[in-house]
Amino acid sequence: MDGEDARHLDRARVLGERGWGRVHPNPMVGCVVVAGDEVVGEGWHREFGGPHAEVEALRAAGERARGATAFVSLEPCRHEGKTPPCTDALVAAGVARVVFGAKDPGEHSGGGAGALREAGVRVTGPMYSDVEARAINPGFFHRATDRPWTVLKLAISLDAAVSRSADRPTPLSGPEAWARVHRLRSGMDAILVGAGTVRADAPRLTVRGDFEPRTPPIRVVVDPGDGWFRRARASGLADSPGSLLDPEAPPVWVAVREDRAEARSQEMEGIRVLPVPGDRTGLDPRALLCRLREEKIDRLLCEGGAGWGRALLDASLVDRLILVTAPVSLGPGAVSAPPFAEAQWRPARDPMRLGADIWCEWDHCDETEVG
Ligand code: AOF
Ligand code: ZN
Repeated sequence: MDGEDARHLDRARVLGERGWGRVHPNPMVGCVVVAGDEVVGEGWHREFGGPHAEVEALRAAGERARGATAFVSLEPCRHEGKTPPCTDALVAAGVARVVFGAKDPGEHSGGGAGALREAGVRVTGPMYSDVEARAINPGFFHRATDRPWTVLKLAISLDAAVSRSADRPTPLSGPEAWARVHRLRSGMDAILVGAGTVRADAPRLTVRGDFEPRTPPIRVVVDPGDGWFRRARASGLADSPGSLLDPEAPPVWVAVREDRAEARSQEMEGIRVLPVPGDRTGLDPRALLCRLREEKIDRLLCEGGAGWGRALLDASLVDRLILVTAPVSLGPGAVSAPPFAEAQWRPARDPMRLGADIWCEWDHCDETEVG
């Protein structure tokens, strides 16, 4: 693939990302139509059930699609799903060449490349390796496994601490990073926090700001222990707008050790209890994740705290690690971020500067990648 092709395909990927929070369980897909060296149409899959990326881009290109090249981040579908096959649309528009990123693994939707070739279209692809395809569309490509695609996001200081003390949160990131957190949340099925975070932060875990998720993420909290919900209710602390006990806010599920589930359900009346195997020290992280997958959670975001972060990392259950570093130092006595072995991670995107903070994302390497 020459440099120009790579640039157009990358533009298609970036366009596809605009579907974050709106298209799942469909993949995020973008498309660019290029005639000669001119971009004549761009499109992306905007909404679950709505037109596919190719259809949007072809519509924008109109007659200029004839003889042009379409760059698509996913193999064009050849099936009649909620919308007609994209392969037919490309052929009808007279597109001469298609370059695509990831192979579509779908039993009915996949195989579009072959259908296009049969219709006389020149096809180049798949251009992405399996690892790249997964990094670009993690929710879509992770669905065949027994646990959700799991993201751990931690805000840390320059000296790799998460807060000054365990019982009180330390605000670290600035407003620009917070806006990005809300975008991140909008593309998740559930947000998980540990008991310590529930007790210390009374977190809301809702999507706020400019992002409107198609379905708001469920809030999953690890059982904060006897009496917490009763006290929170009595104090009014936890039922302020959007917070955990606000009946207008998205559902809350409380993950409880199996043997305590019945007793805890009584105290937490009206809240869904998820029984999970565990031992004396707490819940088994893998069992919790598998339980969530059974509940159709494909994409899970863990927002802390350090304890659950460490538990998930130690059990190799984190697929993507997001570290938001704020330019402050918390000094001795602060709560350290969980350590992670750098060799097992590769960058998932270029670091971003958001206000004063630096936002970095890494993907966990699978066995084949660790040297
Ligand atoms: C494409 N372009 O932009 C997308 C594709 O239920 P439907 O009809 O919307 O089809 C969804 C399936 O089509 C989805 O699972 C995936 O295999 C493919 N998505 N294909 O050519 C697109 N979003
Ligand atoms: Zn399609």
